[in-house]
Amino acid sequence: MTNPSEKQILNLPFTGISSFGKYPICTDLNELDADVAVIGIPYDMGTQWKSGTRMGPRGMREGSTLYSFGLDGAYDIEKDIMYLGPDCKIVDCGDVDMVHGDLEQSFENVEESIRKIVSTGALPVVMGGDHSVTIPVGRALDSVGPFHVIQIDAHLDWADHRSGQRYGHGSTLRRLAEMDHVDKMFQFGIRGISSSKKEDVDAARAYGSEILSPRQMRKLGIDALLDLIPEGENYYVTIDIDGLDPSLAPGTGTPSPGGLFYDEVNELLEGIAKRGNVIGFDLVEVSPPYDSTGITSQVGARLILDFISFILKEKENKPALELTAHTSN
Ligand SMILES: [Mn+2]
Repeated sequence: MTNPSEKQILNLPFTGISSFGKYPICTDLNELDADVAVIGIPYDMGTQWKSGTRMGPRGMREGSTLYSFGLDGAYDIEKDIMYLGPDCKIVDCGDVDMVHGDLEQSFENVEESIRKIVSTGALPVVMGGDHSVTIPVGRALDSVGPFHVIQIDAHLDWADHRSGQRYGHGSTLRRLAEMDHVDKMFQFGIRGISSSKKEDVDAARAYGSEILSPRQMRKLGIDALLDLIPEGENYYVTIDIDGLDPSLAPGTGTPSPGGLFYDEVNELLEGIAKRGNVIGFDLVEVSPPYDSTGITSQVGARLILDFISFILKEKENKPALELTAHTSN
């Protein structure tokens, strides 16, 4: 028991430097040595309506401090499990450098940063930015493919182009589908009249994409939903915060009612982590200027921490499972 007269450093959420989860900072990627590398892409030139997601990484860093666990880890009361204990090495790599008005150079910078992270063996965790940032991230993951893409989003993001612009936030999944190292697509949470054009939905289905609305997901149930995803393979997960219901994530450029709830997304992410190998993920479209209470940034940060917890727990569990399998032979 701690001696009450002993002075401790509390590192309370509102104090100090607000790195993601208050984890150590490593902005020189040549020095990176971690299990998980969190990096921001403060880019919002891909939006078709309200901008502001360039402030997303900063908002989620701030939001994450509430859930900063320190080195002792985080106890899950429901599951009686410790997550993110002292053996988990998570660092905040800061943000990819942006060149204002220069899409190509900004995307090149993203690609270079993600390639560096992957080359060290760390799991890339990306904070957007608008959803177009997933395009250069996807390109940078060619060395860890093939992988399936699992998207949580209100919108299909399958527009081929808008007046020739092929790299907007409404074209992301189509651009990913064109990459040789991308395999199957799972698009969950898609909803709303006019959220996608019929020809785009047809094109996605022709590619082989599984598309489900929140209502269809609920009808199916979590186990049957996870069964759609091939087991034991590589997955990249892209979470658009507007996949969640705007009642808990209002701070986004294109909110859409009828969305997923926190527990549903949390459960899905846990199921995905258990089902196979997550090679990286992003959380995009958090827009702090429309987030007057800060709740969207907090929910975004919370989901990132949840998913990191689930992924690292599986990495912890899997060697043990393999060992059991060998010894039983
Ligand atoms: Mn999207």
